[in-house]
Amino acid sequence: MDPQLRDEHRQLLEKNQKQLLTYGTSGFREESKYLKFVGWRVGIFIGQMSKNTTLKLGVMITASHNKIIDNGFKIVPPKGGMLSIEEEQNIEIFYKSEEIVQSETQYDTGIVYVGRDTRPSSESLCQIVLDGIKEAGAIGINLGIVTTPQCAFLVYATNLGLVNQIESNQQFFVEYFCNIFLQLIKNPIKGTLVIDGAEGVGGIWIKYFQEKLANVLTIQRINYGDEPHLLNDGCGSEFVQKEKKLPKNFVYDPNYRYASLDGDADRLVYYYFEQNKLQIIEGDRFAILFAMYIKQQLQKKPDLKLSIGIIQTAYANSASTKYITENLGIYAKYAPTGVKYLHRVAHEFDIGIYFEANGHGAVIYKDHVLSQLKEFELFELELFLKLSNQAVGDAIINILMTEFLLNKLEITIQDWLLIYQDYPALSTKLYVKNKQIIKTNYEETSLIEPIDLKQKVDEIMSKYDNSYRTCIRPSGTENVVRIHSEGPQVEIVKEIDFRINELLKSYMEI
Ligand code: NG1
Ligand code: ZN
Repeated sequence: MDPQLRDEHRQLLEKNQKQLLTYGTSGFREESKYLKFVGWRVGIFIGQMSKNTTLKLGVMITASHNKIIDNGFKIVPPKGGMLSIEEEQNIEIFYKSEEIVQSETQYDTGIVYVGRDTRPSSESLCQIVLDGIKEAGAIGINLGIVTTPQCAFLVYATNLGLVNQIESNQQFFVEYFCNIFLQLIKNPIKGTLVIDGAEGVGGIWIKYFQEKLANVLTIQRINYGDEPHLLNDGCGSEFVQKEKKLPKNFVYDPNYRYASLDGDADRLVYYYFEQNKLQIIEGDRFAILFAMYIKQQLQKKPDLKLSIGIIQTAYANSASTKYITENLGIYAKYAPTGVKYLHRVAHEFDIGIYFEANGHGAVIYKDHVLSQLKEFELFELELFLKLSNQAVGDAIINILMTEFLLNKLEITIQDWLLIYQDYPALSTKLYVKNKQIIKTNYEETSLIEPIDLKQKVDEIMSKYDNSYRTCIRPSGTENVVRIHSEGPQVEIVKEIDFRINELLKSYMEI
């Protein structure tokens, strides 16, 4: 199978003038027709990897917010989270190499869980990954249609011994988190929460939460996956956050709160609609809401010293970073785009809170934290942290954490938006032939190469004062260059965005 698939893959890439794939922001991601051979190699690689550990691993087949014709593979390490940089490099090398099957492994077999989203290509790619795992002499277990965080959590939970039989127990995910949420919530939460499921897998799984939590939280689902061919189309968090538009099937009620998930349910935005204006709560505000509560609780016990950090990316609104450092007095750090980077940096703190502006994020904590909270009798905070999915940022679980906090702190979604005021910002993207010519500094806040392009950008920006900024970077998930500009006056931000777009159009091959 290998040489034949490899040849087909090469020919297809050549015909469409494409390069070999890379393990990007969120794993391998491309139009699904390019992924068969990649899936086979991913299967073999992960199968081999599982034979070098007694722990279970996972693969999630999804392309998240991308168009329905795309797909991808995200690898789940035993404790959830992300592969190390070295493992990422190894998998990329293995995909590109001629090697049929790697040699020696520590054990005779291993176990890999494979989950998938609802894309039409996901089922056949899942079969290919399972075949690859088998080829490596390991056992692949098909989890069926699950969210990305659910897949990661199930891998994490079996390795911790929280659950034994994952094969028939995808529901464990729902039971585990609903159980903690129900311990936290004392009285029914007011109002209705409308959840837009992006016509994807999150919309499907929300149903179980809706049923289990019916006595304390009223959830109404829209775009919940009954039209899977419309995945991420006019709905979902990417659409709402980037296009700044209401999702299809939106029902207006002044007493409703609204949330949108992305196609694999690891991103979340909240919003409301008032006086004909859509007001969006982006990732920065989730980080702030969570941090406010954690800090407030820890302040009750001055002898308990735990470090807290908030990790953001260049897309975070500067007003949020200012609020975090100046008002909350919490350390804020930047990491490159992609939760894999944020997750790693968040581990530097006892309690690390990371969020991308687009609503990818989590609260993660070190092993000793829960027992210390117990010792200091901070039981509610202990439960709150237990509620957060430690395996990976999880939109559904972040909804539960948010609903608990809005209720507990008695703040409305409108109040939440008033905590501080965002600077006007604009994110646009430009489809280009070769995005890789663009290179940035580590934090992705400034352009490094090409040098002449950088000079032209600097020239444009020199006309504005220092409170304006623009970031240009190649996307790791789409064939686009992203442009993000921010500053005090909306008209000037629009002007900067326009001028940078024009510059890139004339500089790059479109
Ligand atoms: P790229 O395409 O590398 O910008 C996008 C998002 C990331 C992350 C990944 C994974 C933006 C600006 N970028 O990455 O934050 O969510 O997709 O899905 O939103
Ligand atoms: Zn996603």
